Amino acid sequence: QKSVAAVPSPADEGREEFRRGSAVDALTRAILDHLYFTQARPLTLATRNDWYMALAYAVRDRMLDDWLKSLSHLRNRELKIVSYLSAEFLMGPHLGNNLVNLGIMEPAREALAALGQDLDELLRQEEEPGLGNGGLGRLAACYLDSLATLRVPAIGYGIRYEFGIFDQEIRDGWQAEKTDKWLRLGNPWEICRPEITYEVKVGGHTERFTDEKGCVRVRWVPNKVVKGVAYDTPVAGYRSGVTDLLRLWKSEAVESFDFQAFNVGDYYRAVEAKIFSETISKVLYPNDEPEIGKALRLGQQYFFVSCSLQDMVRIHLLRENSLDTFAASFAVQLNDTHPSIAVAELMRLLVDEHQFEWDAAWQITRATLAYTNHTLLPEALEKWPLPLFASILPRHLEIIYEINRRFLDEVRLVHQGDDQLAARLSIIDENGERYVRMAHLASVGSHAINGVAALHTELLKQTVLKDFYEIHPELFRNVTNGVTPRRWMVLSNPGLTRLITERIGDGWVTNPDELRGLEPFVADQTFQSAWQKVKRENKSVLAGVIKARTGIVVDPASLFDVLVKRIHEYKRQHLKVLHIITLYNRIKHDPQADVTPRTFIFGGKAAPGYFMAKLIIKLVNSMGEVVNSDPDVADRLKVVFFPDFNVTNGQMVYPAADLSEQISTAGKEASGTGNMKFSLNGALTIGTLDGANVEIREEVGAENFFLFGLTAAEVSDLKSGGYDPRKWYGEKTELREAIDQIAGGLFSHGDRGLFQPLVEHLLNRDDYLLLADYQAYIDCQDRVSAAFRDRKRWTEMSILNVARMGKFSSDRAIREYCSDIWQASPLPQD
Ligand code: 7GP
Repeated sequence: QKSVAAVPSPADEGREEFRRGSAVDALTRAILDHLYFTQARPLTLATRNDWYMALAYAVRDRMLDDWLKSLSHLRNRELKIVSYLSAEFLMGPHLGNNLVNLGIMEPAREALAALGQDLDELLRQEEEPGLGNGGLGRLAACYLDSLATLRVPAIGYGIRYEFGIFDQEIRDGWQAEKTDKWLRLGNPWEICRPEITYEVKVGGHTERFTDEKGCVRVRWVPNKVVKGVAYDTPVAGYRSGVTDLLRLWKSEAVESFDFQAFNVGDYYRAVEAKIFSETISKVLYPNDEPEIGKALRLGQQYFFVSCSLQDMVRIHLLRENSLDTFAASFAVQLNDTHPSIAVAELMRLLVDEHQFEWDAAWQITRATLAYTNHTLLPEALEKWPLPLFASILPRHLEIIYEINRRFLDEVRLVHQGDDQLAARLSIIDENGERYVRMAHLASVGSHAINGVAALHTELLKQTVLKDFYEIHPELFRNVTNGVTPRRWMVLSNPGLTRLITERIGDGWVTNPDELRGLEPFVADQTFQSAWQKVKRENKSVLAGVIKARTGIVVDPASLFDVLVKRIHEYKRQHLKVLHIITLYNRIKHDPQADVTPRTFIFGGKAAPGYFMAKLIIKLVNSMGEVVNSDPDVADRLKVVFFPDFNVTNGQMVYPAADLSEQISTAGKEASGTGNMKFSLNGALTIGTLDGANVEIREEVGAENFFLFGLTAAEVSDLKSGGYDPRKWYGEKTELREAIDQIAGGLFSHGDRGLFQPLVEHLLNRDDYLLLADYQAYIDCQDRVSAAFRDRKRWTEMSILNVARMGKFSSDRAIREYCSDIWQASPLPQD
C-alpha cells in the first residue's frame, strides 16, 4: 500500500499539464517527450516521420481522458450503445481531424514552429488508412464523427486490413495498382488490445446431441479456428467531451490449434492453418466486382461479425446478468449486407451458446438489428452460392434454413396460394444454381430497413425490396446521407471557414442550419470578393499540386469542372468525355469560338478487375493528351486525371471546385455524398435527378442548380420500350462526330481497336443511356459556361449553395437514426 502511495499520481501537477494541457508550452514539452521516450530519437536525428509520430502521440494523449470516460460509460446499463457494423471505414488522415475536433490546431502549429517544424508538412506525412472503397466506407467514418460529436456512445466495428484500398498510379494513361502498405511506418492512433480476443470457427460440420436437461442441441465442429484481436482507435467528437471507439479486428492463428497439429507430426498443416488465419484480414476487396466464388471475402465478413457480436455479448454481460435485455444495450446497424451474417450469428450465439429458445432468440435478434441498403444495382447485391456457404458456415446455413422456413410459413399463411411470392421472398434463391441472398437475410432479421436518400428509398420499395415492402411497409424508412462539416469544411477549407465564421460566428460547425445566416450577405460586394478570393486561393493550391503530380499546368482563373468518385459506367465519366470532345470539336471547327476556359479534373479508382472502368481511365488520359497539346485549343481546355483520389486528395479537391459533376443515370446512384462535399464548399452542381441530388436541389433552390437529363421514371420507360442508342447516334451530329473520333483512333494514335469495346457498348447497348442524355447534358453545360461569365451571379449562387446545405450534415442523419431506428440518446453533459 505504502509503495503505491509513493508513486507519483498522474494527477501530479506539472505532469498533468504537460500530459494533457493544450497550451503551446505543454504541447512543446509533450512532443519532445514522445520524440525521446516513444520514438527513441535525439533531436539531431529525428526524421519527418519521427516528428509526425511524436506529435500524433501528444495529440492522442489529449484524447485519453475523454476516451477512458467513454469506455467506462460502456458499463452503464442505462445507456444504449450504437454498434455500427461495417466492412469499411474510410477514416482519412487522423491528425488534422483530431486537431480540429480537440480545438488545438493553432497551439500545435505554434509549438512545432518553436521546434523548427512545419505543421502542414507533418500533416502531409500521415499515410491515410484506406480501409474502404468509396461512399459506403466514408459514410461510416462521417457517422462516427457525428456520433462522438453528438455524445452518443458508439462503437464502429470492422476489419483492420493490413492492405487497404490499393494506391493508384497512372502509367501510359492506364491505371496501375500498388499495394497500400499503410502500416509500414507504424500507426500511432491505434492501441492493440491483446487481451480482447475471440475465437472464430470456420468450416467443418455440425452434430446433434442431448444436453443434461434432455434438450436436443447442436454442436458445431469446425475444421479451422481463427483468433480475432482488437485494435482500438479513438474517435474524438468536435469539442463534445466524448470520444467514441473504432474497434477493428485483426486475424491471427490460434496457438493451441496449430500446436495440436504439430504434436501429431503434421507440421505443414499447422503452418497452412496459420497462413489461412493471417490471410483473413490481409486485404480489402473492391466493392464493384462480382463476388461469386470469393470464399475469403465471406470468411472476412463472418470473422468480423462474429468477433464484434461476441464482444457485445461480453460488454452486455458486464452490465447485466442475462442476455434477455441485449437489445436494450445495443442497437446494431448493418452497413449494407456485408455484415448481414450477423442475423444468423446472433441466433447461433443465443441458441447454441447461451441455450435460448428459438422464439426468444429471434425476438432479441430482430429488436437489435437494422439494415441500411446502399445500392440498387442488381450485380452489386450480394449472394453466396450454397455449396460455398455450406463449406464455410455449415451451422449458419442450418440456422438460415430455419429462419427461412418460419418466415415463409408466415408469408404463406397471410398470402395463401401465392407460391410465387414465397419464392421471390425466400432467403434462398432457387432459380437454377442455389444462392443465399444476403439482402433478404438482412431484411428478414431486422426491425428497420432504410435507404440513403428519398428517391433511393422509394425505388428500394418499388424494386429490389418490393415484396418485403408489400408485406411489411412499417419496417421501411429513409435516412438521407450526410457528411461531417468538421472534416469537409473546417479542416479542408480553412479559408472559407474563417470567412464564414467572421460573419456569423462558429455555431454552424455543429449546427449548420446557421449557415442560413449567410443569406443576407449574398449581394454584399465585400463579402463576394472575399468569397471569390478564398476560392481562387484554393484553386491555386490545387493547381500547384496538379503541376507537381501530373506536369500539367492549369489556370486558376478557368472554371474548375470536377468529376471525382469511383469509376463506374453508371456514374458516366465517359459522358463527361463526350462533352469535352464536343467542346474540342467546336474549337477545331472555329478556332475563334467563344469557349469559356475550363479545367476538367477527373479522379477516382477503378476496381482492378473492372475492364470497362479501366478503359475509361485510359480514354480520359488519351483524350486529354490530344486536347492539352493542341495549339488550336490554346490552353482554353485542360484535362487532368488526378491520380490516387482518396480522402487526403479529396480534402484539396472539393474546396477548389467551381462545378460539381453528379451525372449518374437517374435511378442508379443511391445517394452520393461527394455531391454534398462540393456544395458545402461552394461549388455549383450539374446533375441528374438522382440520389441525393434531388434533395440538394430542393434545398439550394432550382435556380441555383444545373439540372439535366431523364428522370428515373423516364429511364425505365425508355428501357422497357426497347431503347436503341443508334437512333440518338444517327440524329445528333456533335455526338456522332465525337463517337466516330474515339472509334477512329483520334485519341489512340490511330489505333481503332483500343476503345472499340467502349464504343461498341455505347452503340449497341448503352445500358446507362449516355446517348439519350447527351444533348441535354451539352445544352446544360452551355448554360453553365454562360453563367460562369457572370461572376457576380455565380458567386451569389455559390454563397446560396453553402448557406442552404445544413440538411446534409451527418449530424442531422445521425439524429434521425437515433430517434427513428436506434432509440439511442446522448450521454448527459457532465
Ligand atoms: C455507395 C453508393 O453508391 C452511394 O450512392 C452512397 O452515397 C454511398 O454508398 C453511401 O450511402 N455504395 C457503396 O459505396 C458501395 O460499396 C455497394 O455499395 C454495397
